[in-house]
Amino acid sequence: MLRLQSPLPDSYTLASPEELAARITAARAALGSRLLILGHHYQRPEVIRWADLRGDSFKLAQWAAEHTEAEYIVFCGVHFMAESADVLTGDNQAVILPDLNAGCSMADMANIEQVEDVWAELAKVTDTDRIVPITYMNSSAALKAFVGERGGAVCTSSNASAILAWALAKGDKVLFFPDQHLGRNTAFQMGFEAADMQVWNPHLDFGGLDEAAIKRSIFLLWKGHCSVHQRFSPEHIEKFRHDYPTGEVIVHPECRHEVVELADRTGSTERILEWVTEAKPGSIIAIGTEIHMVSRLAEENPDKTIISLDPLICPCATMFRIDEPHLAWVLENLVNAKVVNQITIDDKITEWAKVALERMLEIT
Ligand code: CIZ
Ligand code: SF4
Repeated sequence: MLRLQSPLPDSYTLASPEELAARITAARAALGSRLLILGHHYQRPEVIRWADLRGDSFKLAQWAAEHTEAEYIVFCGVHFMAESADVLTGDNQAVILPDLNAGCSMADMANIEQVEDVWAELAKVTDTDRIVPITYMNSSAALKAFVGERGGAVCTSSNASAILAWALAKGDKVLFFPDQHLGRNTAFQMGFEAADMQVWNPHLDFGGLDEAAIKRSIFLLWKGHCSVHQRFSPEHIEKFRHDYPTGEVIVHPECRHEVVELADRTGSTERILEWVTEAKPGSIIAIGTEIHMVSRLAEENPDKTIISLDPLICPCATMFRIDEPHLAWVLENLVNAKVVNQITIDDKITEWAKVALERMLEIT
C-alpha cells in the first residue's frame, strides 16, 4: 500500500554518507534518552548500526513499551511493526517510521474490509462462534483489533503452534491470516494433515471453496505470502546439500512447506539468531531468510560459514526503504521539536489490538 512519503529535501538526498553519519550522531546526542531507535533484523547495515536495540517485531514493540522514558521511538522496520509499537506504548510516546512507504507486501494482502467480508461469508455456511481468527504479527492494527474483538489472538513466527493449539481448544476452526505458509507449516508441525487445511482466496466467492470443504476444514489459510521467503526452493536445498554435505539448512516458517520439509530446522528470526550463535565453530549453515540478516550473521560469526540458501536472493524491498537520509531527516526534525511520520492508531483499534497482543502474551 502506498502511503505517500513526501520526497526528502536535497540536503538529505545529496548528503555524503560521512555527513549523514555526523548529522545522525549529533541529533542522537541532542535528543539523549528522549529518543529510542529500534532496528529490525532485516534492516540494512548502514541503518541497523544506529539502533539502540535490535530484534524481531514483537520484541521491539515490547521494548518500546518498557522504555517509558523515550518520548520518541524511531522504528527502523516496516509499517505494521510501528503500528504494534504504537498500540503497546503510552500516549506520551510518539512512534515514528522514517519512510511511510516502508510497508509489508504480505501484510497488505489482507485488509480489514476483506476480512470482514470473509467473516460474513463464513457466517452463511458455518457457525462463526466456533471459528477463532488468528492474525500473524505481520498485519495491520485493524486486523489485530478484528481478532481481538472476536476472541482471537495475534501470533508471531516464534509462538504460532502454541497460539493455534490454544485456538483449537476454544473453537473448531481457525481462520488464519495473512500468511498461508506460516499457517500451513505450523499446522503440519502440530500433526495435522493436508486434508485439514484449505486455502481461502479472498478474491473469489467463498474463498474459491465449496460448502463441504469449508465445513470439513480445521484451518482456513488466507492466500497471502511473503515474496522474499516464497522464493526459496527445494532446488536451493538440494544444491546446498550437494555442495556442502555436512552443512545444515535453517529456514524461516514463511517459506513454502516443501522447503520447510527439506530443511533441518525452521524458526523465527530470533530462533535463527540463537541457533547460529550457538552453533559450533566450523559449522556450515545455509539460511533461508532476508539477506541482510544472513549477511549480518555471517559477519558476526566469522568462525562459521554462514551463507544464504538462495545466492541470488533480493532484500526485502520495503525494509530497504529505511535509509540514512530518512533517518537523519526524522531525527533532525525531532531536534527542532517537529514530529514527522508519526504512526498513530485510533483508540478503538488500539483497545482491541492490545487485547489480541496481550492474549498472545498470556498464552505463550
Ligand atoms: O516478526 C518479525 O519480526 C518477522 C518479520 C519475522 C520473524 O520471524 O521474527
Ligand atoms: Fe513483509 Fe516479507 Fe518483508 Fe517480512 S520480509 S517485511 S514478511 S515482505
